[in-house]
Amino acid sequence: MNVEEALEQSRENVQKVIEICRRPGRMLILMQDNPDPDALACAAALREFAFHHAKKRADIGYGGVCGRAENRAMMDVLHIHAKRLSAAQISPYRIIALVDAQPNTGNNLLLKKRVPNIVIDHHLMPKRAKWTTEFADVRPEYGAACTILYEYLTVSGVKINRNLATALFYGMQSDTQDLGREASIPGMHAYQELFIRADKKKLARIRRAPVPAAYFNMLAVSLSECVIAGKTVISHIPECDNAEMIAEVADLLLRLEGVRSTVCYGLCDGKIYISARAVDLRDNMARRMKQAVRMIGTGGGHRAMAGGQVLVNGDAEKRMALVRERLLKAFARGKEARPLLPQPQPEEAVQ
Ligand SMILES: [Mn+2]
Repeated sequence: MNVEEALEQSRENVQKVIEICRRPGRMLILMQDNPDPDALACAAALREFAFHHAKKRADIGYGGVCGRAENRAMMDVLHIHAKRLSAAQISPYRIIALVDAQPNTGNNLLLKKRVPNIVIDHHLMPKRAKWTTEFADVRPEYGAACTILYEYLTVSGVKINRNLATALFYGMQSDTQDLGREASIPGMHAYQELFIRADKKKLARIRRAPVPAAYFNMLAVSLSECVIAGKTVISHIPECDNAEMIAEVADLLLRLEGVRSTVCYGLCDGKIYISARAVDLRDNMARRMKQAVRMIGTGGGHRAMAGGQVLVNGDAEKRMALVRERLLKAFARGKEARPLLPQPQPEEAVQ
C-alpha cells in the first residue's frame, strides 16, 4: 500500500468512525491489558478525534497493569489519562472502541458476548477471525496501529498538538524499533512528519524513565537461567511483578550475536506471559506462538514479534514446565538447550 492508497482508505473509514462517535452515550477506548506505547498513542489520538468530531470526551481504559517505566512516564509526561478497569465496569459504556488489539484474543477486557463498535489494529488476523464488530480497520502490514490513527486525524483535519505528535511518534518508534521492524511505506511517511513535531526533550524523559532496583533484579534472574537452543534463546522469569518485563527481556536478548529468535516467559499475576521476537521476518513468530499455546492459552501477533498468555489453575510450577516444553518444541524443535551464561559452581563444603 502506498501513501495515497492508505490515505484514501482512511478517508473512507473516518466517515463511519465519526458517525459512531456522534451517537449518544459514553464512549470507552479500550487497550490491551498491558498497554504499550502504540496502544497509548492510538487511544490518545482516537480520544482527540472523537472530541473534535463529536464533542465527546471518551474514557481510556485497560485491564491488567501498565508497569513498564517508559509507559508510565509516557502517560505522565504527555497527559494521557488511562484508567485501570474491571470487566464489569465496561458494561455501562454505549460505545466501545478497541485499539491495538482484537476481540477474543485473551489480551483485553472485552467479554465474548460484547460486540465492540470500533476495532483499529495491526495484528495478523486469524484465518477465520471468530469475532464481529460494527467497524474494523485492521492493517497487518503496518508496523504500528497508531499510524492508522495518524491518518484519520490528518485526513479529517484534526490538529495534532505537540503532546499528541510526541505520543504518536513514540508509539511508532517503539512498535517498529525505529522503523527497523515491519515498517510500512505509510508508516515511514507518518514517522517523518511526526518527528518534526514531536517534543524531543519529552521523548528523552520517556525513553530514559527511571526504573526501580527490582527491575535489575528481574533482569539478573532472567539472564541467569537463560538457555540457547539452536539459534533461539529462551529465558524465563519465575516470579515477575511486571508482565512487560517479559517483552523487554525478549527484545534485549535479540541483540545476542548469531541468534535468530528469542522467547521469554514468566509468571505474573496468576498468568504466564510469553513474548517472542525474530530477527528475520521469514521466521513467523505469530504462527509458532499459536502452536506453542494451542489448547492451553491464547497467542498471536506479527511475524517478527508475538505474544501469548496461558492461564494457571492449580500448580504454577507444573504449568511453567509445560509451557517451557511447548516453547522448546515450537521454537527450537530437536535442538539441545544449553545454558547461555557460565553456571555458578556448587560451593565447596565449609569445614
Ligand atoms: Mn501495536
